[in-house]
Formats: sequence, structure tokens, C-alpha cells
Amino acid sequence: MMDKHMQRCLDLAVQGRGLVGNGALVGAVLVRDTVSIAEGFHAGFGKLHAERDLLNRFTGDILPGDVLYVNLEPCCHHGKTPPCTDSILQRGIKHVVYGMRDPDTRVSGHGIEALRRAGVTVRASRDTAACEYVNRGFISVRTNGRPWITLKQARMPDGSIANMDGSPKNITSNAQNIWSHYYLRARSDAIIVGVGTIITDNPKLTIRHHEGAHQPYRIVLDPHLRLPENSRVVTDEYRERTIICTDKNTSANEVKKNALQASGVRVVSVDMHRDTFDWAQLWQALTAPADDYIGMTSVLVEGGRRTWDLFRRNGMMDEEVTLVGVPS
Ligand code: AOF
Ligand code: ZN
Repeated sequence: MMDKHMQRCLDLAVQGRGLVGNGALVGAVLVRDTVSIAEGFHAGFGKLHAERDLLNRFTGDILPGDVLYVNLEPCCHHGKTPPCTDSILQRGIKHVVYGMRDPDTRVSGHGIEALRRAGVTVRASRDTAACEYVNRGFISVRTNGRPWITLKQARMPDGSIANMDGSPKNITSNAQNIWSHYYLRARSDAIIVGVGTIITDNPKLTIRHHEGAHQPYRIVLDPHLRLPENSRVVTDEYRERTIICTDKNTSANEVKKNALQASGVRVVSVDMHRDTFDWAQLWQALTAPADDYIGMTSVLVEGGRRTWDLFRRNGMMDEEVTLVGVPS
């Protein structure tokens, strides 16, 4: 069983999913005599960090026995906000329990050191694995320079995914769809598909069956800009969350590219090596914040077959989930 205060930090942290961009999901709880007396979380890119959010809301005095729980090591750098370690020390917090070290090289261990040097007792939680799992995307971007990648595939028990005439099969049941919206889409910042999937299925790629979830970015790998301009991902209410990745050197039609951009869709141009995007450029374009784009840390690759193969062949995956349909 997880420590209940660290569990609460994680429950608060995930409220930032889809809002923190390429940053960390962080929640904080202030505990007095085993009872939580204040909470905070990192609610969005550029917004207050969890510890400052908590200390802003809690206006009372800190007592010497109070313990601050936070699922990520408090930061000690000047980023978009000032260091959390400063606010912890200024308010006189004497005990901190942290869930995991911060993989960001500006922090990694220095936050813990800064607090200890100032006389704060700093203890690592025993729930590190759970904390790292919640921030697997953030860790991946900071340490591997790419998002956490989940491949999601659906197939029949015999391995087939299409009918004899090549048209897609309806494989998954309603229950499986609800499950994958909840456990896969709602836990990913983005869904990736190849343009072929858009042309044949015209999917929505939104999260349904899940009240209150964020809507993920929808990334279409489309080297030659073949995407139909009337597809759902470029016309629906979430089109500003659609990102089309094209070949930087393509002769594809500038008029179409401009029209897509004008409708709010983001078009990212990346070098290609034969039929493969330059991965480093692709991940940089997708994870790095730019202008009003906040980046991301996790992707769900939903197909089709060529796209799965591309990711597999290049070792671009961290986990693979297969839903197996029931023959009718
Ligand atoms: C914390 N508490 O709630 C978060 C932390 O550009 P900034 O200022 O948002 O800094 C981003 C870095 O700060 C991020 O890479 C991670 O190291 C840390 N995030 N730290 O103490 C928080 N979100
Ligand atoms: Zn901070």
C-alpha cells in the first residue's frame, strides 16, 4: 500500500495532465500530526509549482513538526517561476518527504542538498516507483530526449486487422473502447497516427467516455500532406490540438499547408531520411515549447500497421498494448 499522503500528491499531480506541456506532474500536501492541512499542485505550463501553490493557499503559521510531501524533488533553479526551495525555507518548513529525484539537470539532487544545507530534514519516500511511473513522460523527455511511447494495437485472434478487401475491421468492443479511452488516451498527451488511418477511417481521436479528461494532441505523420482538408481532425472543435508532421523537403503544396495553418492546425516540417522522419528533429519539434505551444511528454501510437512497424523497427517504444477482438 502506498503512503496515503504521497498517494494524495499523485492524485493532485495528475490533475495537471495535458496542461503542463513538457513539464512535470506535481502535487504537494502539508501534513500536521498525520493529517493533511493544505494542498497544492502544478496546474499548468508556466503556472506556480506545486509547493508554491500550496504555500500561497495556506496562510497559517508553519509549526516545527509539519511535514511537506511532494512527489518530485523541490526545484532550486530560476525557471519560469522562482525556486521552490526558497519558498520552503522562507516559510520555515523543517521536514520534507519527496517522491523522486528531479531528472532535470538544473535540479537533480541540488534541490535536496539546498534544503539539507539549510537544516531541513529531507527524506526519500518509499513510493519512488509509483512517482516515477506517473512522471514517466517527463523522465523520458529529460533523459532520452523523446516522449514516453505506447503502441496500441487491436487485432483479431488470428492476427488480422483488415477485411479481405483491405477495408478496416471493426475489432474492439464497446467495453474495450471505454477501457482504452480511460487507460490509454486519457493518460497520454498525444495520439499519433499515420495519414493512411485518417484517409481510410477519418477518426475523431478524442477522449470520449471519460468526463473531465483533457483532449490529447492529435499528431498525423503525413510526409506529403495527403491529409484530406475535410477530415475530422482538421475541421472539428479540437483542430487547434492537431499537429501535422510533414517532410521539410517536400514539394507538397504550400497553399494547402497555409490553409491548414490558417484553420488553426499546427504544421511541423521535419527532415526525412528515405521514408523515415529524422527522429531527433521530430521529437524536438513535438516536445519543445515554442510560442503558444507547450510541448508534451507522452504519445500513444494508434496505427495503422505501417506506423506501428516504423516505430517498432526503430525501437521507438516503451510499452505495447494489444486489444484482441472477439470474432462474431
Ligand atoms: C517543483 N515543483 O511543481 C514542478 C517542478 O520552467 P519552470 O520554472 O516551470 O521549471 C520547469 C522545471 O521545474 C521542470 O523541468 C522540473 O525540473 C521542475 N518542475 N518542480 O519543485 C513543481 N513542476
Ligand atoms: Zn519548483
